[in-house]
Amino acid sequence: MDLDTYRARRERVLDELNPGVLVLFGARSATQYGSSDDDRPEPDVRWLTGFEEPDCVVVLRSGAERRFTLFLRPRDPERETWDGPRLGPEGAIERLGADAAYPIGELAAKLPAELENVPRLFYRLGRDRVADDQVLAALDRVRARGRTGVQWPCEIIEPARVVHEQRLRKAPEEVALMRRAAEITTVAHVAAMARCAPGQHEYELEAVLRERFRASGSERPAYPPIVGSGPNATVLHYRRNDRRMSAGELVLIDAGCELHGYASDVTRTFPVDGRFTTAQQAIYELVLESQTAALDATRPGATIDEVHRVTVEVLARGMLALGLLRGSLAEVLEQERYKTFYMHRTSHFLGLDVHDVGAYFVEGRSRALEPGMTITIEPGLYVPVGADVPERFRGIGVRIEDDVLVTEQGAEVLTPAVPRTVADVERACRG
Ligand SMILES: [Mn+2]
Repeated sequence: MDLDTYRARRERVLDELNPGVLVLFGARSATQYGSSDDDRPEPDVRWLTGFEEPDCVVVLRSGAERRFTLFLRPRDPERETWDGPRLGPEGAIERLGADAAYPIGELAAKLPAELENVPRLFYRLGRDRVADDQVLAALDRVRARGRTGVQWPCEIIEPARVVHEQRLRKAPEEVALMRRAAEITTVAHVAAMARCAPGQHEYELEAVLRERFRASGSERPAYPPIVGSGPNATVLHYRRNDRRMSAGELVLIDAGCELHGYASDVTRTFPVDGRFTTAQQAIYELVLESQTAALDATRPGATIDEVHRVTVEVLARGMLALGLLRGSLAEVLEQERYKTFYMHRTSHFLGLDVHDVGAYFVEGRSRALEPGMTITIEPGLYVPVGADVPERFRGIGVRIEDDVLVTEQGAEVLTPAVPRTVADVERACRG
């Protein structure tokens, strides 16, 4: 993305500070031999500047002296031999369009001046105590100069209210990246379906996914892939991926790649031997029906809660029909008894974070969807091995998850080519 894109984002944020100063800390550098996953840039910093190095602080100041200041690691030929090139302060001015840039080591000395004569400080307190100390110390120093006529920020405001609200609505260039991430993830899921066979281990499918992601230019999985076969499919955050898979079982794969920071997040559940049993198919088609209903309900103006309610209603009705639950639909919904088998929410925001930023509730009410928002739609049904239900359903876990862009007209599935119907899934499993 070009400099103007980031400049425009900063301008939009600056307009909202009216007037104020925003202080954002970047990711901390990984330990010397840290894994590459520790190097993930801080998403807000990345979104506002395109800068991906760790150990930096972004300061945006609005008002009379409107400016973008960056504190970052200085050039250091010796360290750069080990860790690769650094942009350095001069580079930050040239290549990122910073109005001023200083070595990160000068933060304590220079931050107080950034906080002078602005009424509001936008800073996220409590996430990083080391950062908190530095910011509060700077604030204290400005306050101490109050006698000389210097004003200091008397309000500390959560920056999410400004930055995250803007990140929530994706611009076309962001949607393009998310579309590409979704395509890579699609190819990986299709490859895993084709590769799967009884006798393999879950990690062999994880390897297929990781290989496809990386071979297509994705930096990393957006989150650790879940490959859960048999009863493991009913464990929501299963991560071991080390079980040997057998014929007659389902395997649930929840995996998505990250591309230039943007996440995709897709789940599919398919038969290890390529053929659903009657009981598996019944559960699968119920989850599928609920997902279709949720997709139909996704449009501007609909709330995230409404989409969830539509999903839950289809699932609850189906659970009663299959004999997983007893009683009336009204009871099951009112007493939330469907939660025995469907205990999570249907959607989350998706973007630079897999569980992306943005408020789910506005003034106490579920938020209405708007064009440009990207969410997942991921109903599931998880029947524990020991559940008091007809035996054929025990130990079956199914989730179907797609990524969706809210459009002016309704919703566009960003992952339409991942096999979804029983026939398409079985065909993909045959390769
Ligand atoms: Mn998800």
